[in-house]
Amino acid sequence: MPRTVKTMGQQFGRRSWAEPWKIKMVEPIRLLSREERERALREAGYNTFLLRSEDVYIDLLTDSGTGAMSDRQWAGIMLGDEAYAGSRNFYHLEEAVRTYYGYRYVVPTHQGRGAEHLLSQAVIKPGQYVPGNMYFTTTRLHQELAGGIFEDVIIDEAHDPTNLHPFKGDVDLDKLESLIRRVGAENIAYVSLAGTVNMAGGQPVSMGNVRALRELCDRYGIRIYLDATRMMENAFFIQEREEGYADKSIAEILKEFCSYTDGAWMSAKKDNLVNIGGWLAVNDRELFDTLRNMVVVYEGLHTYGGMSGRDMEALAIGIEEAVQDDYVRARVGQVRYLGDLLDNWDIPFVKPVGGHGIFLDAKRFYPHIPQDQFPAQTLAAELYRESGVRSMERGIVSAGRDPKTGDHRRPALELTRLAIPRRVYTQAHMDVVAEAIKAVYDAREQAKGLRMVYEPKYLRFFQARFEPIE
Ligand code: PM9
Repeated sequence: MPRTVKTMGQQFGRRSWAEPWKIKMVEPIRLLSREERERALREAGYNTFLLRSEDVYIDLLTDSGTGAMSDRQWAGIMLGDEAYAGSRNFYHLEEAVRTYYGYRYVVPTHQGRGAEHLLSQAVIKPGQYVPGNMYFTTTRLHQELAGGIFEDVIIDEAHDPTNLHPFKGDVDLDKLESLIRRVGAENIAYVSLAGTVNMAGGQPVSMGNVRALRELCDRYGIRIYLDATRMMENAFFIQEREEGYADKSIAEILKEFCSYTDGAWMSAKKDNLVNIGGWLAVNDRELFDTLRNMVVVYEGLHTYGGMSGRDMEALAIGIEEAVQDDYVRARVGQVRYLGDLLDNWDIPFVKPVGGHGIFLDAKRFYPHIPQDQFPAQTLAAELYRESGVRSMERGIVSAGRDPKTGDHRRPALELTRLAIPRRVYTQAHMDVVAEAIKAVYDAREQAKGLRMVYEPKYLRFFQARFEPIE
């Protein structure tokens, strides 16, 4: 018998709270018939990235660029200064990054991977190692295209979906130090630190860990660059779980965390609450000069970097809104609500619940489907077929191939991610999603795996096509 679903307040033994906003504009969505969904899935080659958005009912493909902007951000859109050079919106953005993240120099980019490209090309020498707290798809690709060798130095707990470590994003300092000793500090380009860690399930890095990492890197003269894409969410977990931070604001925690790093890159489409945008920020003047010069080659002038003036204005305002404590609490609270519902039915997913989504554990969901038959991809396809809910594979397909051997990389985590867009869906949508997952879970024994029939060279998960194995 399923246990009774409780309100958030009942679960936590206090009065319920709600999102600190109300809805002013709505976008209709509709659920296709099962037959139409079957056809759409077939046409999309069983890859949820290849579905048309209008064929999706509840879209949890990604939390990237899918958030709802506020009335203040939309008002900011009207203040766009579309001058080619020196747009006033750039200076507003620069000021917001300096104020809230604390870095000195800011380079705008069209989105996160634009920033990853510039940083990787500017600071990695071919053959150098780039240790990081788990890979991210676009990040590692840009590091590899610059000639770098990514080395995973996250703590072992991160690779275990059932381990309840409160900071599964932490760097294993012993692993890092052995790498430094093995290859020499001069062969480490920088430490690539992500907060939170997307591929581990949105898991945070503790303040204690980044502080200790800073000390270790100072001893060897190694720089730390931060993927700040979901740092507001990381700051929330520090406030909640780490001693000495309960009374500090998200803004204070964010700034302290960034102070232990030498710079950051950002996909503003996530934590900064905009539909497009990114930036790169560093403290080193010389590196800034290099990056500012490179941005004009690949992105656009150094005062727009691929964004329009209005995009930059919405982004500057988004940064201010995203550091508000009540916003972040509601954001992570909604993700947890979905996790709590799934727990009622003992559905396997990554624990503790991370900042931006629920990551179903496809290995335990479909133990009869071998990893080479893509269980997480299968689960994403089955969920769409069952309910019109769109999710994303984060397992063997996302991991790609080893550039040396050409074989699949086989990550320990074989996950199907339901990423929750910011300020978009209601608790009722989460109820529908939970019930859809339950229906797929109940039918799990009938599921069969997939075969990959088209595989592009780069970031294959975006465009690969599959067929069911009969
Ligand atoms: N993340 C996501 O859905 C969007 C596309 S990749 C599936 O999670 C991190 C931690 C990210 C990220 C994008 C990028 C790249 C960098 N770091 O998508 O280029 O999660 O803005 O950012 C996606 P852009």
